[in-house]
Amino acid sequence: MIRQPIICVMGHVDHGKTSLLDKIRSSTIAAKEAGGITQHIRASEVPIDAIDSICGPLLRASNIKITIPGLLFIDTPGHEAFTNLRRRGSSVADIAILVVDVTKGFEPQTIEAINILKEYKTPFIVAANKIDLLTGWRDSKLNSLLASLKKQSEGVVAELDNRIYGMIGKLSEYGLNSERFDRIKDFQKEIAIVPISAKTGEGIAELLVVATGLAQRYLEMKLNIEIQGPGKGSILEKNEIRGLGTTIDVILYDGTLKVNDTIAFATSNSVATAKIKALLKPKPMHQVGDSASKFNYVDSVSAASGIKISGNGLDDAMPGSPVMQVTGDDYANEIKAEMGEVFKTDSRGLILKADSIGSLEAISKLMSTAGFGISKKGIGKVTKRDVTDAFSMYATDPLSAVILAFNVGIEDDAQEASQTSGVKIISSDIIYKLIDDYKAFTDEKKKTAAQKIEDRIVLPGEVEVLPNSCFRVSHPAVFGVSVVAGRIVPGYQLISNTGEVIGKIKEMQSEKETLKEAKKGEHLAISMSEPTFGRQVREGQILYTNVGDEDFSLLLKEFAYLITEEEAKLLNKIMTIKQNARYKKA
Ligand SMILES: Nc1nc2c(ncn2[C@@H]2O[C@H](COP(=O)(O)OP(=O)(O)OP(=O)(O)O)[C@@H](O)[C@H]2O)c(=O)[nH]1
Ligand SMILES: [Mg+2]
Repeated sequence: MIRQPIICVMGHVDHGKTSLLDKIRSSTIAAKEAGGITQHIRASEVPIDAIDSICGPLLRASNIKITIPGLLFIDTPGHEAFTNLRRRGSSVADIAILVVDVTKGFEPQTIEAINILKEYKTPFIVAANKIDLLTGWRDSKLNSLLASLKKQSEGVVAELDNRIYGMIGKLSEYGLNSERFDRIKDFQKEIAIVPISAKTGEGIAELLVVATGLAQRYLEMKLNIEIQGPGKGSILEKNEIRGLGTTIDVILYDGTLKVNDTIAFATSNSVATAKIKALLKPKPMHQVGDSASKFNYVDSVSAASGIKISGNGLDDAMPGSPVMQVTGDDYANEIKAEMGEVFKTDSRGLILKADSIGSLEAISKLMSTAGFGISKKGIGKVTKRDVTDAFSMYATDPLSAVILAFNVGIEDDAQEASQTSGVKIISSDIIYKLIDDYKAFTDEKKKTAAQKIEDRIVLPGEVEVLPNSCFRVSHPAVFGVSVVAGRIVPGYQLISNTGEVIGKIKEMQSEKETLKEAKKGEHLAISMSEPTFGRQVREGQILYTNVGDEDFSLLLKEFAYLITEEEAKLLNKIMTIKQNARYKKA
C-alpha cells in the first residue's frame, strides 16, 4: 500500500487558495467563510478518478505512471496572523502549491510561505492565479490553459508572459529557478509556474497534471513507506456530532490508526488519552469538518488522511494539538514538547478564549505585535471564572479587565457576571475584527481618561489688573482684569511676576453674566478670597496662572494639543518665574 501525498495550498491572503480547492472539488467553501478569509487548516481528499475527470487526457499524454490513490489537499489561511498554522500545514505536506495573484504579484505572506517551504525543503508549484483579470482575457470555458491560450489575443498572452517573467525574477531572488510549466526541461531543477483562474477553471487541468506528476515522483522516492507503524497526526477541529458525541478531526500524516487504539493528545492543562470508538473517513471531495452524513465508517486508516475520530474522553482534546497512538510511556513528554509556546502568558493583560490552538496562537501573535498583553489563555466557552479573573485586574489596569472570545460561546452566568462587574467581553468570529474592537475599546477608555486629565490641567494664562476697577477690597476682593494671553478659569490659582501665590479665582463675571472661561482679549471682573486689593493685588499688576510642574510636562508632551504656540511661550515664561522664585528661596 502507498499513501496519498499531502498537498498544502499556501499563499497571501485573498490570492485564491480556497477558491482553487473549491474549483477542484466543485464546492463553494470560500464564499461561506466568515469575513471571506480562511481561519483554519482544512483537509480534503481528491481521489485519482476525480483528478482524471478534470485532466485525464493531459495526464495520459504526460506519460507519468500514476499509482497514487489521490491527493490530500490542505487549505491554509493566508492572513498574516496564521504563521503557525501555515507552518503546521506545510510541515505535514509532501508538496505545496503556492498560489500567487498574477495581478498583485508576491506579497508578504507569499514570501513567508517561500521561506517556510525552503526551510522544510518542500517541493512546490506556483499557481499564478486570477489570469481572467488580465485586461483582454476571454473566458474560453476550457480547463486547459494551453488550449485556452490559443483563443486569447496576442496582447494578453504577452501580458501574461510579462507577469510570469516577473515571478521568475522574484523567485530567483530567493535562489530558486523557475519557468512556465510548458517550458521546463527538468522538473527536478526548476519550479513550475502554472497560470490558472480559480474562477473560470482555466489552467486547473495543467496544475493538477503537474501536481500529480510531482507527487508521483515524490512518492517514488519517499511515499511507499511510513504507512505502517503508530499513527501520528494533528487535531484540526473538535465537534459535537449527534449520535457520536465529541469527535475530533485529524490529519494523519504518519502510520496507521485502528478502532480500539489508544491515542494521546493535549488538553487545556495537560495530556490525556482516549480509546478510538469509531473512525470516519470523509467521502471523497468533501472536507474533514463537513457534516457526518458525508463520511464512511472504516476499521483502520493510514497516512496520509483526513479523518474524524469518535471516542470517550475526547471532550478535553484541544484543536491544534498533536495526536499520537500510545505505544510506550513517553507520549506525554512528546506532546508537551510540541505544545511549547502556546500557553505562555504575560504578567499583565486581558483574557483570551478561543476555539482552537491555531486561533489562540494567531491572536496571541497579533496582540503582542499590537503591544497588548494576555494574562490568561484558554480554549472553550467564556466562564464565570474568566470574568472573576478579569475583574481582579480592574483596579490596577482597567484596560485588562476584558475577555476576548474568538468563535466561542459565553456561559449564562458569565454573561451575567460581566454585566454586574463591568468586565467587557468582546466576541467575534473574525480575528482581525476582534483585535480592532479591542483597540477601539482601549482608545475610547484612554480618551475618557485623557478627558479627565484635560479637565483638571491648569492652562497658562496672563492677566493685567485694570485701573480704577476695584469693586470690593477684600473677603472677597473683586476687581477688573483683562486677559493678556492664554486663558483663565474659575479655580485657577494666580501668582505674581515674582512667583508669590496671590490666591484662587473664585468667580468670574462680565456684564453680570457668570463666566466659565475667559480668553485673550476679554475684560472681566474676578473675585478672590485671599488677597486684599491695594496690598497683594494692585492696579496695573500682571498675574499669571499657577501651572503645576506635572501639568507643565503634560502640556509639553501628550497634551501639547491643548495649547497654541503663543500659549506655549507663556507657559515657558510662567515656569521661568516659578523657577526663579524657587531659586531665590533656596
Ligand atoms: N476574478 C477572479 N477572482 C478570484 C479568483 N480566485 C479567487 N478569486 C476571488 O478572490 C477572493 C479571495 O479568494 P479566496 O479563495 O477566499 O482566497 P484565499 O487565498 O483562500 O484567502 P485566505 O484563505 O483568506 O488567505 C474571492 O473574492 C474570490 O472570489 C480568480 O481566479 N479570478
Ligand atoms: Mg482561503
